[in-house]
Amino acid sequence: MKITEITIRHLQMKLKAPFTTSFGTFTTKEFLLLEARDEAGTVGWGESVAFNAPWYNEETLQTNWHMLEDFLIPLILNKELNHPDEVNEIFAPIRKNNMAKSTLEGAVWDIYAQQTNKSLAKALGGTKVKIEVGISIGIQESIEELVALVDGYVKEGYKRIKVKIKPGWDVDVMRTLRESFPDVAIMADANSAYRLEDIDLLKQLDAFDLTMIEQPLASDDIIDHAQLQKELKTPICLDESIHSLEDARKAVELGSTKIINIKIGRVGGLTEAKKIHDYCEANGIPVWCGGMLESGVGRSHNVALTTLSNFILPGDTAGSSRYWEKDIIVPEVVAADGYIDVPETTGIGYEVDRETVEAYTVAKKNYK
Ligand code: OSB
Ligand code: MG
Repeated sequence: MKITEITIRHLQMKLKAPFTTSFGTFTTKEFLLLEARDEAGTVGWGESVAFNAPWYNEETLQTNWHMLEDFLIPLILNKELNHPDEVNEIFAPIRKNNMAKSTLEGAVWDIYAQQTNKSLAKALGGTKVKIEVGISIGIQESIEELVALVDGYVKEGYKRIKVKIKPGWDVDVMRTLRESFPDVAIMADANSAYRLEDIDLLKQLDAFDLTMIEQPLASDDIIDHAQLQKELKTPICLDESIHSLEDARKAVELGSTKIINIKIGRVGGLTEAKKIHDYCEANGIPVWCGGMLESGVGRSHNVALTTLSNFILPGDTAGSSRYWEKDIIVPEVVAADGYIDVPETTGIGYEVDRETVEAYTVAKKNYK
């Protein structure tokens, strides 16, 4: 396989409802969509999960464009590749910029799956035919509104409810949720909003039988999380802190995390995601697939990854209609009764709707 042409597009997609985390509010999702074409004319798609501002991590849509244009695309264009795992090695000398790397690597995986006549899920070694779906709910104006939202999602069949927390929107919120939904799997995601000195507050969350608490402390920390986990009953799940298999190994060895949220973009692509998955499986650490408010393309990659056997816990990959009036893939990703059926057709398993893509595109550039 040889990639001979790449197009990068900057898309803007309005979210159905604003999504608020401890670090900010999203109303419109801005991201890069990458289309790669090989010499046989096979087209593969990748999505950058970098946001328009460096809130979640240091990458942005513009830094990703720069890295792709000036460093990553030149390393791949017109190079003979036998397997997408090679992309991970080719990119290794370039430090970090994982979301940029993942954007192109994902498109190569899509092409590889099509060329070997497999679904992306099968190409990755996945076995599930359907995946369990959880939902991530942003910070709301009031606890009453949150309870009403959760009630609706529980009735829709979501297998696990995750709510965002931040100082001032934490213990009372989680207590109310547990009292209102005694039998539901509930977890909290702090997106790094606390410090070790908040330990007494975080310990109060132990009373609510949460499935886990995600990334309570600093986004680059694994030391304080180990300290915190020693004193906390609730399992810690790291998100922001894990960028590679090496990070995962160190965090697990230190006892900083009992569960890992794998985001393809954060770890630099599907090959690294699979490595982390395999390491965790061998070490008794359950994983689940995180979300970055992806469009259908990124979502389809998440669905495929989640078919690997150690994705034991429901992820954040909900159906397209939870986010968008109209997604860029046909059919859209559909969650029904808490499950998404994994597509069996080759590649990502969904058609990219070019007309809709063009309607959302605000900038584009071609490379060959
Ligand atoms: O930390 O998992 C996160 C959204 C934006 C940035 C970070 C996160 C999230 C989510 C939403 O939790 C997951 C989704 O529904 O895609
Ligand atoms: Mg998170």
